[in-house]
Amino acid sequence: MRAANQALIVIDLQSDFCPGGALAVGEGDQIVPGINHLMQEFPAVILTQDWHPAGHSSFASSHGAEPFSMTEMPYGPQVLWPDHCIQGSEGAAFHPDLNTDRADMVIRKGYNPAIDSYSAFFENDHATPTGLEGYLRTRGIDTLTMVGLATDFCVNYSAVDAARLGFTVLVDPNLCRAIDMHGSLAAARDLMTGAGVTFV
Ligand code: VGL
Ligand code: ZN
Repeated sequence: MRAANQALIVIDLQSDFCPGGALAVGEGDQIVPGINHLMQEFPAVILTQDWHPAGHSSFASSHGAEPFSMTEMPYGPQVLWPDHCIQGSEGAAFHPDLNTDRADMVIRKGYNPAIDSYSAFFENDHATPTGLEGYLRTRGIDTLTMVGLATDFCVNYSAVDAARLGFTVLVDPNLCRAIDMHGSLAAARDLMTGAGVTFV
């Protein structure tokens, strides 16, 4: 077991991001057994859950636009996604094989209809907190290992925000999978490296 200052953060391992889901990430389901195994090493396990209301502003259908096209939001550029992870839907549930019993905490994000939230720490305005920082600090946790989906969006944003907040951040790329649109995976790797994230 690792020291009490360490947490495993499992990002968005939900059915909609796995093969057959609304926003499927290639091989997204293949990382589940390894993540279940890794949980046994950590004194704290936190799961994040993408959790959008129907008609969310990050959905292409809300703009009459094509999925994976871009739009400009008040907080900056935003990819428009297929409808996914709608609150209470089957697709928003965790992958059925994920060991959710080991989780101390489930943090939901993306529930604000007007703002997307890739990061587990801040909405995409980079200002509205989710509360995860306070949870970790009050538990004395300062070192985070991140795994999950998708490497180039929610893992990337979460890892970069955590590093900026002063956490020591490790990402295990073998236990992540990427969407990888228009070079987003390479860009994400550069961003994470620049923020001081370590790949393990
Ligand atoms: C994600 C796109 C939209 C993710 C969530 O979990 O990486 N990507 N919502
Ligand atoms: Zn989403």
